[in-house]
Amino acid sequence: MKTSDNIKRKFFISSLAVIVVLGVFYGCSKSSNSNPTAPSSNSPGANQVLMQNSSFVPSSITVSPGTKVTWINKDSYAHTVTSGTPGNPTGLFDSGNINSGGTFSYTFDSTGTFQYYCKIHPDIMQGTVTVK
Ligand SMILES: [Cu+2]
Repeated sequence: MKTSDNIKRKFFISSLAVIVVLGVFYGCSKSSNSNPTAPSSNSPGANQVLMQNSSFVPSSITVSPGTKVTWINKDSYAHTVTSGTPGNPTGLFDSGNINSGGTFSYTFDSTGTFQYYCKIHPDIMQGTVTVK
């Protein structure tokens, strides 16, 4: 029964090899898994402002001319991004209502200090974009 033993041994060894290979692949696919939740992280990226807990985060940013700034609504309710100060909109930009998860972008071509606010929460939501 030597041949049969050899076959059993080969089968056992190749089974082990398959298990090891699968384990390595599984381990790799777990560790090399790119982070699909990155876009919904709670930190603003470059030239991004979050609307979070009824605040603009960060409330002031500085960019160079020609930069597109994107606001992202992280709250479960609507906000606006409206240029000017409460009661005195400048008309430069006004997002209208941005629902939960929605975004608004504006490209700042000229230098200056641009104040903006949320029309829904004007007392607590104000921010500034400085372009220089
Ligand atoms: Cu708001």
